[in-house]
Parts: sequence; structure tokens; C-alpha cells
Amino acid sequence: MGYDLILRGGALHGADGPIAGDIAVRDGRIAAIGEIAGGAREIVDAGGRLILPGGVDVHAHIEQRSGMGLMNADTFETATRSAAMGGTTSVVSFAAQARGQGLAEAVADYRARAERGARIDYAFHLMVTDPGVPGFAADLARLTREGHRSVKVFTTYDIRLEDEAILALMDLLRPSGALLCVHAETHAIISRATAKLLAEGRTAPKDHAASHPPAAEIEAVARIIRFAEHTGQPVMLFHISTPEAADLIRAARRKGVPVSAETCPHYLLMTEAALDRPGSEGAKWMCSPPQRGAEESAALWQALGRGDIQLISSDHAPYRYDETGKLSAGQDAPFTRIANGMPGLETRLPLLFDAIVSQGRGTIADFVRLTSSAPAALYGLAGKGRLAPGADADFVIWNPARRHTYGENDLHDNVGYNPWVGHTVTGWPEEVYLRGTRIVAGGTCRAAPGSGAWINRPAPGLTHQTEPAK
Ligand code: DUC
Ligand code: ZN
Ligand code: ZN
Repeated sequence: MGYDLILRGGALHGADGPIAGDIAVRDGRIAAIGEIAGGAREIVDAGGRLILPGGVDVHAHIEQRSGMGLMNADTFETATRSAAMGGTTSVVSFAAQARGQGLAEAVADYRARAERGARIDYAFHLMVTDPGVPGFAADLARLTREGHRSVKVFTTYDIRLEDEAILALMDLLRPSGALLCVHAETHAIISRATAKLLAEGRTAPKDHAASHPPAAEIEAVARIIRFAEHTGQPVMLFHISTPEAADLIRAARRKGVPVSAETCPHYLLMTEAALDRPGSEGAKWMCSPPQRGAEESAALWQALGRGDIQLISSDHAPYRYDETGKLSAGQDAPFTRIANGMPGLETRLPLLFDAIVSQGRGTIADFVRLTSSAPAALYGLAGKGRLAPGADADFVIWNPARRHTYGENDLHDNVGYNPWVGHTVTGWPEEVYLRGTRIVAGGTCRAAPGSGAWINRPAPGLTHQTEPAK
């Protein structure tokens, strides 16, 4: 029986450990793993390298307008080119509802743009900012039935929902089997801290960190966990940055409360010192929640090791360091008028391969679980995050020994700076396959805009875990 592609000699690893054998692909899916008999139209020698599932990044802002009204620097075309170059083959970004806009209209708009531009597979979180629009409940029920199985809300920014609205949304979502993702920081704590800083004349990018105190995250996480327990609605807590919040999540999961959590590379491998630069330069590293200290980073690694936090996403939120992005309110604008976010789609996997595998914090299986298989399972992305017959043939050939030091502007997005400049990683994604097609090789992305496909997430789909995954 002929295959389309056979990869020979590579060391296969999944979330459960090494997998013996070679890998054969037919019609975009993994057809066989093991001793492969028969030929193929193409045979690739992966000797001396690793073959891992393609990365699954479940938190990225693409072609989206920020709460401040600023457009992301990346289109679907540029963001997914960047993701592919870093070994990510599936992304979940946001279909953001503008105030007054119907949810279905927002989804149709993002879907049309992704269909034209995306070079890797994609799905959307429905970002709810206005549950009061006519037809909201019916739209939500239909969209979740149609395979859009995650919803996102904020507890801060102007687009936040009040507690009553979050609870009402949980009641609407509960029968649908969809996951509610929450940016959990308490607005009142942030606005109080911000007012004090401004009154003291502390307006620089480095002061942004103090404007989002740990208490804001801890209080909101505690409240949302209580809401999840009270309503039974499964919740994903986005971008956890504090050990106290991780402890609350651990305790809740032990009680069987349906909560999960993610963190991001910039909370694990960067501290708030990154913001402390001359002039406005620190704006490049501004994100919310902000980076914390080295002790907090160490505690987050422990939380990942214990299974209290289940996955690591990028929170790719791209703005150029110019008047279209970070400096849209002027060169010396106060931190309150600087867009939050950093590019991360392309650097997430190399940074984490280096931190987990090369630096010995964990195993290759841990890396695969945290960056690919756990996000795929938690968000119901069937066919993704696994090396197994029947799964989509999305995989990455890694050279575990190849070293790379990031430069000023060496990413393939449209951001113009790399927040990880000077950081050296060991381990590099050399070739990337999406549904059996080689989309990255020789340092070039070959995937055409629009070649990515929407990932349907049919009901019930989600494999919510309350026990630690490890
Ligand atoms: N914070 C957010 O809440 N969203 C995008 C990026 C960021 O830093
Ligand atoms: Zn957020
Ligand atoms: Zn985000």
C-alpha cells in the first residue's frame, strides 16, 4: 500500500513518552506508526532528530482591535507565518465582539479573514464584550453547537463584564459543553493602584508592573473559581502569573471544581526588570498581567511540574514599537496609554524546548504535553497534539542540538522587534508539517495564505480534567 510520505529514522515522542518506529502519512493523516512496510511518494530522513506533534497555541490575538481601539500589527497571514516558523501548526485566536455587534457577525468577520490569510489550522474563542445585544443567547447557542466551543471574557479593561453578567453567561454556557476562558484581574484593584502611581508622577513603562498588583489576579481568580464551583461551568484561567493564584487553582482542582489554567513563557523566563529601560523602550515588554519576579517564576515552574497549571500558551498580542502600535499616544505617553502585549507565537516552542528539555526541567513528553497535547485535549481540538494513527499529520522535526540566539528583528511576524533578543535556545524546529504538507523547511515558510483550515470542535468534545494531568 503506498503512502504519501514516510519519515524514517527520527525519534518520535508524544505526551506519554517515546514512540517506537517510523511514521507514514496518507491523505493528510497519520496512517501508520511503527515498522512501515511499503513505499511512499516521498521519504524523508529524520535521523538524529526528534519528531514531535505540531505546537498548539490556544491564546493568540490576531488581526484584532485592542480594548484601546488599536489594531494588532499581525494579520492572519503574518501571524500564522510566524507561528509555523516556530513549530506551531494550530492556533486558537479570538473572534472579538465589538460593543453593540452581534456575536454571529463577529465570528463571520474573523472567519472570513482567517479563511483568506491563515497558513496553519485555526479555531476561535468567542470574545464576549456585550451580552446585552439582541439575539445574543440564540447566537451563542448556535455558535457553540456549530463547533465554536470556547468563550472569553475579561474582568478588567473597559470591555470587562460585571459579575452578574459573567454568572449569567456561565448559566447560558453550561448546557453547551463550551469552556469559559477568563482574563482574571480585578479592575478596582488595578484602577486604584494606577491612580496612585499617576498621582506620584510614576508614568513610565516600568511603573506598569505596579499598576497590576498580584492582589488583582489573586482576588479575581478566587472569585471566578467560586463562580465555577457554584455554577458547575468549566473555566480556563488565562495567563496565570502569581504563585498564590496557582495555589488557589490547585486547591480547587483537588476539590473537583472544573477549572484549568495556563501560563506563558514571559511569566516563566522573564521578570519585570525587562520593563526598566531608558525612555519608552520598556513599552516593548509591557503586557498584562505584567511579568513578576524570579521567585514567582520559580513557583510557576513548580506549579507546572505538579500539574496545577496545565498548559503554556503565548498570549501573542502584537503591536509595533511605532506610532501604529506601542507609541500611538506619543513617544512619552504614560503607561496607561500604551497597548499591552508582546509577540510570542514564533518563540513559544523554542523557548520552552530549551527551558524544559535542554535545561533539564522536564522531559520531552512534558514539553509535548504542555505545549501541544494538553491544549488540544482541553479545547477539544480532535486530531491535534497527538502522534497516533488517524490524527492529523501535524508534526515538527526538531534538531535538539541546534543553538540559536535571537536577534533584534528576526521573527516572521509584522511586529519589528523580538522581545527575546539576546536569549539563546538549544533545540530548533527545522521542518514543520501541516496535514502531511511540509510548510517550513530551510528557514522558509512555504504555506500559502488561506491554506490553513478551520478546526471544528463538535460537541461534547472537551475533556475537562480536574485531577492533575501528571
Ligand atoms: N494582555 C491582555 O489582556 N491581552 C493581550 C495582551 C496582554 O498583555
Ligand atoms: Zn488577557
Ligand atoms: Zn490575551
